[in-house]
Amino acid sequence: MAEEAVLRYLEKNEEISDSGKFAEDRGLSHDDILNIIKSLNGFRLVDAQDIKKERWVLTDEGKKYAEAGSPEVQLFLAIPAEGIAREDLQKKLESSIFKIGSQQAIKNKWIEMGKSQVSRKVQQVEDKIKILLLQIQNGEAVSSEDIDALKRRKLITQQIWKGYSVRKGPKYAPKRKKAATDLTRENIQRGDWKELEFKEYNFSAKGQPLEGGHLHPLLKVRRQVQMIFLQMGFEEMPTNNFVESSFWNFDALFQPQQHPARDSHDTFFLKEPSTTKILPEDYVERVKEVHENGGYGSRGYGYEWKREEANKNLLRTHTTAVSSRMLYLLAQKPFAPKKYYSIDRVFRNEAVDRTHLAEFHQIEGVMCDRGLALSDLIGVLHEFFSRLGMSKLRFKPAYNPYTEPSMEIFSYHEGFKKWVEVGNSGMFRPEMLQPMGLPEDVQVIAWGLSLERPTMILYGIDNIRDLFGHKVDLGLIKRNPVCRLGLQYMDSA
Ligand code: FB9
Repeated sequence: MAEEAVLRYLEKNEEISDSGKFAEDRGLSHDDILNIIKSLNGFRLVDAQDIKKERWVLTDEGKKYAEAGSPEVQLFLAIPAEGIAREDLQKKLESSIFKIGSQQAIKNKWIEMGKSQVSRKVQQVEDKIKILLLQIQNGEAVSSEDIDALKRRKLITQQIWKGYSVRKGPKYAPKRKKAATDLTRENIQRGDWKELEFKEYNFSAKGQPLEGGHLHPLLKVRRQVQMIFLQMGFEEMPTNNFVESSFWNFDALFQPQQHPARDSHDTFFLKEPSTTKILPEDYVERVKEVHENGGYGSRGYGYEWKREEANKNLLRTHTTAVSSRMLYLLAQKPFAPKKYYSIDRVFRNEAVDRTHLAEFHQIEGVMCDRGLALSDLIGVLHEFFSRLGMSKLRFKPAYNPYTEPSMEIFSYHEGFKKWVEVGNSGMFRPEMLQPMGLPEDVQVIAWGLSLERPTMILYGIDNIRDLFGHKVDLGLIKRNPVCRLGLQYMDSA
């Protein structure tokens, strides 16, 4: 319809000067005409030139006054010749009409607005505003100072009208031949390929989006943290056991059995299997001893240590439980320095909120060697976190049952312009290491952080429930390009 109208018209006429007028004269929607002209222009059947027109249109308030008259005239007409009490006049009019109307009527010296009485100062008035608004509505010309006055009263606003002027294009034809998009066997058999017009290849056309698997953002960041550890010569600890015994999760770490973290408020204990079967008995004895009476320079906790408490199975609360197993195994053979890391799920019976779920992924680094000191810990923390893009670190003394000294780690986040707590660390206590059988001069430094926090910050995810769990929007996973840890985000954020 619209296409035919345009091509037919150009058959006999040089140009369509104004697509808007062209559409109006033919009772066609200007939008249809615009789309057709765009398409014909694309196929070079026509050559379209943009034409822009600014025109004034009435705002909703302007339309109201064009309809009902300006507020100042409405107010004037509401005042009887003998005048009226102010509050009676207010009752007769809408509050905005009374407010604006009285301002304008006073300004036009049409009325006398006394404290209680309102009276006319002129016999009659002309509603110039309404007239002007109607003129603009009908597209009639209005003086620029009137335009400014109406603009100031936000009764009109400018609208840019876009259209085209159109001429024949290099490929003009009175009727568009449907461009063939494919040369088929039939075309060749029928020989009609000679007449056919072939659609040009659009080499910048996007191909079918290839659906494929996508790594969850957590796994993308896990992969990057893993690379950092491997590049620093660390080896991964086997963390494929979410179920752990209280012994390796707490007792081996010299965490006393009455420690608040060891009750079901913080820890998920297992009903079935509720108790662990196998523990290295001789080592258990030494752990019992150090908890009860100390040794290795420690006076211990001096409480009665219970085996059944240590036997309780739970969901590990930290991957440090895996570190204790690995350090014990390390102690069973001639000592060799070791660097271990783990990145896996840990479970804590905590209140779920914006940044906490009952489980998260803990990242842990462990270094064992003779004569390691706190400075070595600070050194390796700088090395590790700088590779995460966090070069400005501060350390705050902290407390963990299994490390002394301990430090919370803070990094300055350029984006947030504040210091962010990015982890915890410390030197494992002799009460943990010596019962394992590690040589006295062997020190073990370690640190830990979560995987979720950096991932949330990297991907700008505010609520952990949007990152992890059944509510995750797959679009987020599909749409989220890999964020390169380290280089840019921390400094340039
Ligand atoms: O991850 C944490 N913060 C963090 C880490 C990186 C990060 O990167 C951003 C891109 C910039 C941002 C933030 N935290 C540890 C600090 C806090 O979020 C803290 O409130 C929550 N912590 C978790 C435990 O919550 C109860 C994060 C988790 C955590 C805490 C401590 C350890 C591990 C995980 C540990 C340890 C440890 C200590 C000594 C020896 C061995 C292990």
